[in-house]
Amino acid sequence: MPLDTAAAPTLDALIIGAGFSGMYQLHSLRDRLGMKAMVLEAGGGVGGTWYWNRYPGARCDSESHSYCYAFSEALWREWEWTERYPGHEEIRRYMNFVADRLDLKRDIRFNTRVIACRYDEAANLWRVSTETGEGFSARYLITAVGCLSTANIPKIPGLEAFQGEWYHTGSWPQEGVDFTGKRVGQIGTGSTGIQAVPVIAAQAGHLAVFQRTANYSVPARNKPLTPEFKAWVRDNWAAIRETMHSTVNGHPFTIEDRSVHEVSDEELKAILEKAWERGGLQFRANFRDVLLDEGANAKLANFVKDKIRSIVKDPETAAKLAEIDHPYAAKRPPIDTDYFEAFNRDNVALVDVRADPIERITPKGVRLRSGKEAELDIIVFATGFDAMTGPLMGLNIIGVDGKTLAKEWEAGPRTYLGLQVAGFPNMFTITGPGSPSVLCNMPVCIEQHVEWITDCIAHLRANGIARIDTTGAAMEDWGREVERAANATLLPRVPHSWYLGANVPGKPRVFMPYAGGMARYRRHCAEIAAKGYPGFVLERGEPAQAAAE
Ligand code: NA7
Repeated sequence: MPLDTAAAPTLDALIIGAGFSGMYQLHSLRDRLGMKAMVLEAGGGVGGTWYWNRYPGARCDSESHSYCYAFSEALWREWEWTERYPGHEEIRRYMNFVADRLDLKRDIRFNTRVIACRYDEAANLWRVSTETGEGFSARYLITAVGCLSTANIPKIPGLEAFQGEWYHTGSWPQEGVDFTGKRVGQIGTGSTGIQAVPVIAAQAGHLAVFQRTANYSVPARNKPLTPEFKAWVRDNWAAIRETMHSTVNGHPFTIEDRSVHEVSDEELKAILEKAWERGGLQFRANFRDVLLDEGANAKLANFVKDKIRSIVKDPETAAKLAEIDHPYAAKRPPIDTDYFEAFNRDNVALVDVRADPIERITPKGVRLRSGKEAELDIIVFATGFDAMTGPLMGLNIIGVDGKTLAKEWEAGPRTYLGLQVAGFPNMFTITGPGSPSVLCNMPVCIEQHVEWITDCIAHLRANGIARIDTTGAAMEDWGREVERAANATLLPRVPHSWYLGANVPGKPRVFMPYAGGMARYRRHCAEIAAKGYPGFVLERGEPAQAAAE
């Protein structure tokens, strides 16, 4: 890959991605440590995954007062959310508000896609090149590319000859898509597909939903926020933040310390009915053992399946929607607004592609193995992402001695704390594989990573340390801890989960996020820093500040 870095200025730090991670990392390095830092961003604006995910119904499943930066009380107080769950437009408005308020955009290069990153050992610099042939050099390389930003478009034969339009939800056209009167086919019933179905159905002439794996979903109960709630949030900032920092998954609610087995069937029903009415991800927080004990899980699972059967009027459709083959919340649990209700509409049909798989896409639509064909004007791929490793692989990263990240992760990702990979010195991966990331409310785990990385770089600079790397042994130890944490839960028991990489053909099956809980992980990372960074190799050299010259 040609690298035109000769004329490029040398930076202290180069950050890839201008979502929640990249924006806060830029602010921390530039405004807290006084470093020369720059962000390279492929999109035309800030927002990261929210810049691209504009599909109908796109909305965050974390509650708005917790889906924002908590590092600055001023930012928190100045911004007011309007709904319980923020929609994609509102999140982008929020991200632009933060970028403007912190004056970040002057150091973000938009429409700049990174295609290669190479560690130059002699210069102890990262050389980074972009799609447009530009080159940059920096002492530190920080990937802030998100976990869910590389679209997974299944290789179904015939797509290239399809005469209609097709879109992946994760790279939705900026101008939107007009479904009015159209025959639409949606492939995928994950969190995304479940959000999109009711909104597309309300506009389309007809919607065929191609379901391979039936999925649980709990009502989101989205609603406008009342003045009382907004006042409560303003008055309780410190306590809400403390809760988010001390819980397993970074949400602003705690998990009840009781077992499903401790309550009678009547009590269980009453608790779950109340939780169903309240709605949201909090549904699973009513008991401590939902993800630890199969029997406990089955009771919640059965409750949701009964709800599906009671909502969906056609018994055959209801049976297919409720025929769920995995424990509740062992795949990412969706929340919805009228998903199951949408199947009561005359213009919506469920197509069971587990029983009758998609064979090919024809010029006119989708053909199943049985020979049945659905004629379509638009196909929507709600088929998810090459999660966690995909965005990093897309950067074509080369470390010491020409070792590629692709080679290093051939058998699955290996990291120390999800923060560093041995042989890739001075590179940090925000919410990398092996960190809680997708099992946590994202802004919470992002802030912890950004702050840890910033403190670490401050330590290196203060102590004349030129290089930080980790070791194979540290990665092995941490890998065992990631595996132990996952195996203590029901999470790895779902063979088709993207947590395991199973949704992308050929991807190694390794449970990628750290399931030991955000609070425990936070303490562990803090201890590592306090003890002088065991597991990392710190090498003295010229002061890192010299990189700016
Ligand atoms: P997910 O959760 O990976 O869901 C993708 C869906 O697409 C899922 O239902 C898949 O079925 C289905 N899929 C994928 N490929 C195919 C093919 N070839 N044929 C039929 N169906 C297919 O992605 P989402 O975008 O919904 O959610 C990802 C995360 O984004 C979400 O968890 C939030 O954190 C935000 P499968 O289950 O594999 O049988």
